[in-house]
Amino acid sequence: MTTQRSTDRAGRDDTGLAVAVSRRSGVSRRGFLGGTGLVAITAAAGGAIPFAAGLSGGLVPAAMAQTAPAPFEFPGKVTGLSLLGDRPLVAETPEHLLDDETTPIEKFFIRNNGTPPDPVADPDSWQLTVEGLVDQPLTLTVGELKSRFENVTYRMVLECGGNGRAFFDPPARGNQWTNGGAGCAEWTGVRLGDVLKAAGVKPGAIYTAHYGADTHLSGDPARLPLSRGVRLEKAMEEHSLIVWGMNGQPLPEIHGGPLRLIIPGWPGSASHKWVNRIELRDVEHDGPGMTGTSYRVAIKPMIPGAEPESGNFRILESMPVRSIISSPANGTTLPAGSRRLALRGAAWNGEKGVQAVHVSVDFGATWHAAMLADPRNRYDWRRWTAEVDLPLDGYYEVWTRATDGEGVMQPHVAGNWNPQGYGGNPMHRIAVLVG
Ligand SMILES: Nc1nc2c(c(=O)[nH]1)N[C@H]1C(S)=C(S)[C@@H](COP(=O)(O)O)O[C@H]1N2
Ligand SMILES: [Mo]
Repeated sequence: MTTQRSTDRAGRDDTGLAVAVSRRSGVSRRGFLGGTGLVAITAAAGGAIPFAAGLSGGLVPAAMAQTAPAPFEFPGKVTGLSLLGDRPLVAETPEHLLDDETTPIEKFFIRNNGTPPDPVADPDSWQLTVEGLVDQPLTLTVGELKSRFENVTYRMVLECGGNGRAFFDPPARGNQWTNGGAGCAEWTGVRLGDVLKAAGVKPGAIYTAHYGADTHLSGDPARLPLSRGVRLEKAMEEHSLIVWGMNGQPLPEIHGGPLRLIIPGWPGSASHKWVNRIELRDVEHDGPGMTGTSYRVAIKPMIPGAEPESGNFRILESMPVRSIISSPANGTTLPAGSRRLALRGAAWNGEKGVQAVHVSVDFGATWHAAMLADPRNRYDWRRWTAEVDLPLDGYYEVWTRATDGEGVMQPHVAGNWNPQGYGGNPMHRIAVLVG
């Protein structure tokens, strides 16, 4: 039996339910059911478990995995975001707050690595320099970007590379994101490729390097909080943008305003905020966040928790497929006798798109196809709806599982363990109690 924890790795308290059950039955939050587990869970869940026969000993019921988020107050943000860290500021959006077609700014997750720059009085005078392996280095103001290049708007997912990290066992280092280090907004700006072409890309250029105006937490001006880049082909894609607008509003300061990159489908860290300089290089960029095990996944599967072997890591590029149930919220109680449940959610993937979403209410014994809305453009998420039958009163888990454009599905548990916990995309599960 694994040891008990009454708080999770982010230090948040488990709900009373989780603590009560795990203490009584010896069930760890992510661990295994003991012999008395089912009896204790049934009691704690507050109802019978109609599909108990399918309850796996290797998974902890969704009700027990609930955590109470730390309260979070930030100007322009709803209070329901979950604070994962305050220095730097990091907050995720609980799945039930990702229920809008387009994620409103007030619900959009925040991920800082350093200290944001001071607000600027005139956003249009913010400057971006493009240099390195270009024919003609350029310095352009936001106003010039707006007037000199074609303006485009796409709705696209921005997702932190560490989204899903909390599902790794043993724990992986870093912010313990569940599924809410992601949002889907309308981004307005110009194509990064158009600007690079205007500077003239030299033949030897293979990689970008991104720099911004935020500062290192230590206060040392010689240190950068983050500087990542992408392969030139990715930078030249038509959806890779330099943006000043979010959901039709000026890009908020907390999201990188006046100017940021949006490199869709790849870890959010490539989408540099407060961007003021882009360099083209003839080598893979080596700024903070590019080396070691940062934003890298294991090539040859490693033993979970083992020491990383150098050379066994590749840069995480396209993000794995993920789906969430955005309605109802985890822990919802329905009136006794409720026999039908309407579900809503979203599914997305890095570069391969989403071809299907399935839901299950019987611990995965049977699956039902959800109805998928079309994406507006590449890199948009797909909203989905489904209705399921609940044959009896009692405790249910509703599971969702998406399949990407190449037929790859979300796994039951986070696989391909790596030291910093990238690529964790197990199925999302919610607990629902009828009666
Ligand atoms: N300059 C700068 N850009 C940055 C970061 C940062 O710390 N500094 N964080 C990155 C990471 S890790 C992510 S996931 C996204 C988060 O964007 P958001 O805060 O607008 O949601 O911004 C990226 N761009
Ligand atoms: Mo991130």
